[in-house]
Amino acid sequence: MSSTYLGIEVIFAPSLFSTRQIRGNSIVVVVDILRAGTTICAAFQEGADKIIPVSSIEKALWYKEKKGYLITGERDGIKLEIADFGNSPLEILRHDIKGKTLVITTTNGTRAIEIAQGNGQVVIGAFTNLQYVAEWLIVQKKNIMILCAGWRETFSLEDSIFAGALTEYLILKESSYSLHDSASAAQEFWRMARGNLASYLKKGSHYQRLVKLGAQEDLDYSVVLNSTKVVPVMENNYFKNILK
Ligand code: 3SL
Repeated sequence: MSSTYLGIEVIFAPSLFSTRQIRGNSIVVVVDILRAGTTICAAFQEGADKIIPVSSIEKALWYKEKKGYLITGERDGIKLEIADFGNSPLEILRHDIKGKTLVITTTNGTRAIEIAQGNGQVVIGAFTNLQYVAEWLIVQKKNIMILCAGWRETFSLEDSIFAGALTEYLILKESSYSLHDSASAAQEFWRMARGNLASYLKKGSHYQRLVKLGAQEDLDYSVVLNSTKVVPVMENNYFKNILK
């Protein structure tokens, strides 16, 4: 297949994913900027070996009890009682997790990952690994579906703006991608926001929720471009950093 026909599409909320025909030869980029995707990238940057995403707390507990894996997780932004770490990139960075397997369960991010599984390759995209995930995607020469985790099945500002940033990066480096209308719209969001990303994202409802929960440091960390040289790609039921 010629790369001329490769496309980029953005799915702005998980609830829309089932309505899309996943084309053969596709990669799904799952995006949860605040904070699951950014946490996964931070954990790999710190040397985690594998990260297993699960959508239920029961499953996470099973891994802790049966396998002794570390748990990172939250519901509605609040650290789970069974968790070793909250869903916080900065909390992860304060611990030695080199060579460890982590299990992650979150309100929206791990659910979006679960939806994407079984539909082609799955990779995590975040502002912190923007350049690295984009360069990897270009080499794969596949259709790209950017799936935004959003909040409770609906649109979220930060994930949609990231989808635009990734679209822009991809199209600048490889102009033969064709853009679905959703990707063009996301690109416009990014162009509006990029001059002052941190301040633009403050308009987002989840951003405000995390401010109230005292997570300002995570918010600041999550908007730094290319700070984690990692590309988390799903193999079987876990992510590995393929740049390791
Ligand atoms: O919903 C999610 O997956 C989380 O990333 C939400 S939070 O940022 O941890 O509140």
